[in-house]
Amino acid sequence: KEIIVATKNAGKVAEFKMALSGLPYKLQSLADLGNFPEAPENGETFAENAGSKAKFYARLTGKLCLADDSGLEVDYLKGAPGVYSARYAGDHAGDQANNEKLLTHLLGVPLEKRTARFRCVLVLADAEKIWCSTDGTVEGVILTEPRGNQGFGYDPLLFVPGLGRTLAELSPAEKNEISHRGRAIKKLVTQLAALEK
Ligand code: ITT
Repeated sequence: KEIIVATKNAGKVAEFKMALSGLPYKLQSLADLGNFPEAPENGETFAENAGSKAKFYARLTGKLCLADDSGLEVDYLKGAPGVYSARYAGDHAGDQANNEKLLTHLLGVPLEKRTARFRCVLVLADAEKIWCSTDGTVEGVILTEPRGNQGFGYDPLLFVPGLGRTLAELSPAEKNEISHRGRAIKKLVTQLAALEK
């Protein structure tokens, strides 16, 4: 059995491959299969986007596809950037530009008002139907400057008080233990095991 990790984000691919390595599935990323177009992402929720990405790539590949829609919700910004996290500073502006834009919008805002969370929704689907859908979150505080150089995206800005570190200061295994994606993956593994019965 085979699962395609249907994302164009190399940081996500690395986390999925690490977290799912023990499963009896052959994992392949889209990049392993060829050069696929980017899936359209017009939904208003993470769940909608994850579902449409999974089905889009399942139709293109004819295989079971796992899609991830995720993002950062900042309370002071009323939940922004949310589903727009990837294109916050503009289409393909990149992680660095997104992080700078976020810091600019929070300039002068005290730490206690900088609460935020990462949210992740996973959908596993083939061309016919959705087999599993799970989610996960991790709560934290947006720092005033980046810390750490592991992970990707907004990781250097999300400080997790319970750990005293940003997500970019965690090893890949430590991040998977507590992250939004790691938590959603754990639930997915449980659902997959139930499907096998
Ligand atoms: P795919 O749609 O191909 O999966 P993408 O990067 O466009 O790739 P999203 O639309 O889900 O993915 O956008 C997610 C955004 O949230 C993007 O800017 C990421 O950098 C950020 N993000 C998601 N998970 C993250 C994590 O674990 N650490 C840091 N930033 C994260």
